[in-house]
Amino acid sequence: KVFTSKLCTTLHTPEFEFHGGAQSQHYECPERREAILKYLESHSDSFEVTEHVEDFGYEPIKRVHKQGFLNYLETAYDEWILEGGHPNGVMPSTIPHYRLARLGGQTPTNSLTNAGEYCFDMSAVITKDTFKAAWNAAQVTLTATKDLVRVADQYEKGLAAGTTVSREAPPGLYALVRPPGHHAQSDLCGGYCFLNNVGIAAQWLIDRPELRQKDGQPKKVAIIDIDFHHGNGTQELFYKTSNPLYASLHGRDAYPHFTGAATERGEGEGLGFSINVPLPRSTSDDEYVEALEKLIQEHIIPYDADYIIISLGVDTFKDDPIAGFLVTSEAYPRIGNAIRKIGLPTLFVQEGGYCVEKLGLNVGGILQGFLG
Ligand code: SP5
Ligand code: ZN
Repeated sequence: KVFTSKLCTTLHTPEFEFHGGAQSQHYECPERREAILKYLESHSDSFEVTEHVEDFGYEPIKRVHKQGFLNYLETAYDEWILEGGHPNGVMPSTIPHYRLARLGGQTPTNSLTNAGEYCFDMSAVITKDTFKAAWNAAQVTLTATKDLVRVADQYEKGLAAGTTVSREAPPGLYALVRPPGHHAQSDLCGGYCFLNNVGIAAQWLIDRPELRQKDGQPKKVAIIDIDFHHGNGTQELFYKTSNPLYASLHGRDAYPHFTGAATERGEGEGLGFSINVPLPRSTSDDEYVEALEKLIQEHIIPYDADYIIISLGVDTFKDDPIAGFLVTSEAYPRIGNAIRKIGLPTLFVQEGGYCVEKLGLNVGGILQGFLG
């Protein structure tokens, strides 16, 4: 089942961004959702698409993001325009580098300095309705997450009763959303991301009052981030906790460049619960699938989660215009199948993937592979 909303196409449409200092088209574009939707609708025997969205309000968002940051996202564009900013949207130009000698302790006073305070790069343009778009993406993701609890319950009951369900065919749901979320930290946007959809969903699951029967602890969530880029945002949110587990396969030294080293393993109670597997650009289909299967065997299975959340990026694709390994379209069903074999209720949440032409095929490949 697929959860989405027309607002994921219409609300957030910046005209341009910058790559290597040059102005370029905005790769995280509305056509991305349309392309994926088109694939899913033409395979309606496998996928049921719903635009039903519930409103979970501010609470689940405030569990992972700071109030000052949320206020900023909501008001940034209007202030930016009042202060003469370009109508494409808010983009920082001065970001307080950690060696910048802020000897007077200066804090932000206007839209430009606020952008420096709350945004870590120039690739998260805030337009008039960006906050609404990010809010909507989070609510769509939460709607799917609530349904995950329902299908997981049915699955458990079915397994216990020894009926038709089997560990070999776990239930799966997909939130087709944009803007994406995995680069958004508790109080920083960047990398096309504003609200961390996966982080919000994971925390919401952990906050549910239902407990694990085995040990009386909250339900356990394992996040597997298969976007080409490291999910610095999701990792930061959960770096000091053992639940959820965060595990990422990503391009070594690629964007966001300064995070995602294999030596980042979590801190305090979270030590060992952030797992980073940087891979070379030369990674092929076989190498990628092997790395994923190894990650699953060594870290995901022993973690003994109740739910899996996948940060689903297909910018691992060889022809992605801003990223990519040597991975071909044939790898995606294999990736989906490896995730299916974990045998747990799984929520897929859309992150990156910018080769619009093959986006439906690649995302659809993962979902088809999961369905078996
Ligand atoms: C969610 C997600 O996938 N965000 C990625 C944001 C990446 N933004 C900056 C990428 C810079 C790569 N520049 C390479 C240009 C090659 N033409
Ligand atoms: Zn990405």
